[in-house]
Amino acid sequence: LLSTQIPEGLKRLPGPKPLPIIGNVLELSANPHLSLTAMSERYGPVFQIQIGMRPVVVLSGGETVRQALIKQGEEFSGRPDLHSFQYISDGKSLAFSTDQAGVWRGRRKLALSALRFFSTIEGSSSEYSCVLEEHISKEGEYLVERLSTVMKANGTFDPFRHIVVSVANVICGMCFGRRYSHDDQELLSIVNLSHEFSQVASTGNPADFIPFLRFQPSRTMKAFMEMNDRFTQFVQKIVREHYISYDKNNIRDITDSLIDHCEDRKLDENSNTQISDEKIVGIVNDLFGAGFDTVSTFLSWAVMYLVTYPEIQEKLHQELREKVVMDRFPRLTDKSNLPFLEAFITEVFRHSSFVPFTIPHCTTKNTSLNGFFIPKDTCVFVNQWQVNHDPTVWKEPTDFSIERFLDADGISINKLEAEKVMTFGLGKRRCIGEAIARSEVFLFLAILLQRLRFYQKPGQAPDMTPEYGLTMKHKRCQLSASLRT
Ligand code: HEM
Ligand code: HJJ
Repeated sequence: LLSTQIPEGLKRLPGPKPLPIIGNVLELSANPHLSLTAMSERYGPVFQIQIGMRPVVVLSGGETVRQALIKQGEEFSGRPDLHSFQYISDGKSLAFSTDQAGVWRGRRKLALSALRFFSTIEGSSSEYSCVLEEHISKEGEYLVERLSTVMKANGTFDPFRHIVVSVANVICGMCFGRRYSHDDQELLSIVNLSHEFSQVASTGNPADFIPFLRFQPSRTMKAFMEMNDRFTQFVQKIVREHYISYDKNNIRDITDSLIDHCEDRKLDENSNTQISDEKIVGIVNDLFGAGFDTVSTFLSWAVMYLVTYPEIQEKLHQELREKVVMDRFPRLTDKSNLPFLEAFITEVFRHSSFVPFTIPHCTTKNTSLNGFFIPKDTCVFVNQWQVNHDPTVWKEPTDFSIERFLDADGISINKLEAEKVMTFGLGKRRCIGEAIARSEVFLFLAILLQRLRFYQKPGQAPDMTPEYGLTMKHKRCQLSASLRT
């Protein structure tokens, strides 16, 4: 490792000295986003650590990340082969597998076009601009009802418990053409294990890098494998039902459209058949998994911030009252008229940085960054949390302030500032669900804020400490809400 030849004119990567066998694992600590941010202050925006025997390059700073993921996008677009990733979708995940560049690109294209098509088609009535808006509106309105019913019965509720089912129903509508009851045990048993998924699939999990840790699987590792089994079985059952009722003249949802793609390809002799049917239809696993976990985690955090900052909650409600009359529910087209809400959403993304790292990347060839040599097949971590808390970019980065995203007039969004927030990655591997996620986040929140006031029981301030993971979650808690009139 240390004897790697560095090409003429390039420098060796800086970084902390690794211990034998375990490398820098001890310095990673329980919160790698914080420890690697601290290291970036010492070693700069490109440095190297060693996890187990494996070198890992860590990127920080908006400019450096942009350079790597956009300007040198091709070279940084691979995924490393990490131990835990082989259990996700039987190792066939679009996001986590080490597919060859051609296979990954083909699958990504299919996923993108399926998502785009099945979110923008017409809804069941002219009331809705598209089927995505219809799904979110119906689930959002139902969520308001549900929360007020639970309030009447219990006086408090666990926000994540209810939000996650509503959010899952939106993506289920698009992927599978169906929704689930809020008491469906099969669905609940999956969405309630997302915490374990997130912990094991997190960036810098030592078990991914240190082989002997795999011989004494932890409780979380067992839960992770069980989660993935249950998850793939859940999706496979739906897929089998779709194969049986599939009718090429009536493509009902994303699953049908992926099956249709496989069928079409079999008729076309010239088509490239290097991607198996399994890998094509298996795309729904990723869409469903990403679709329920990320957005529900965001909304749950958003509610926690509303409770922590009641004056911001009032301001957002008043904005909705002024711009959207109370006798109708908000719509996607209201977005441009609600700058405070948009600033709030942006600040929750920045302040929580609940996706602290992108999924790990991997170099596809020998390359260099900021003058440092990086060999082919090097694992690369991108620290989004650092980008969003960089004191050279953000004033008082630890303060929660929606004003930082408003212009001097205080009533319009400062787009330049908002674009500095990094949440969905960048470049060739950037999130393919961003547009859908942004629509969901906006419309769900607008509906909740218009109809409900969230609050905590006196003296029970919610614990805002994130638990590290692929998507960081807050501890489960009990909140209250009252209906607005
Ligand atoms: C990848 C964030 C919602 C599907 C990613 C990545 C991030 C991210 C950071 C990794 C980028 C990288 O590795 O460089 C988020 C956030 C969301 C969200 C913060 C919600 C607030 C969604 C939704 C879907 C989705 C709703 C699908 C319906 C995907 C897929 C990938 C991905 C398939 C893998 C892309 C690839 O490897 O080529 N997302 N995401 N995401 N996201 Fe999202
Ligand atoms: C899941 C949570 C899952 C998959 C995939 C196959 C595509 C948050 C970031 C990116 C999102 C990337 C994707 C995540 C899909 C989940 C997620 C869960 C089972 C899955 C950076 O992730 O509880 O189960 O099976």
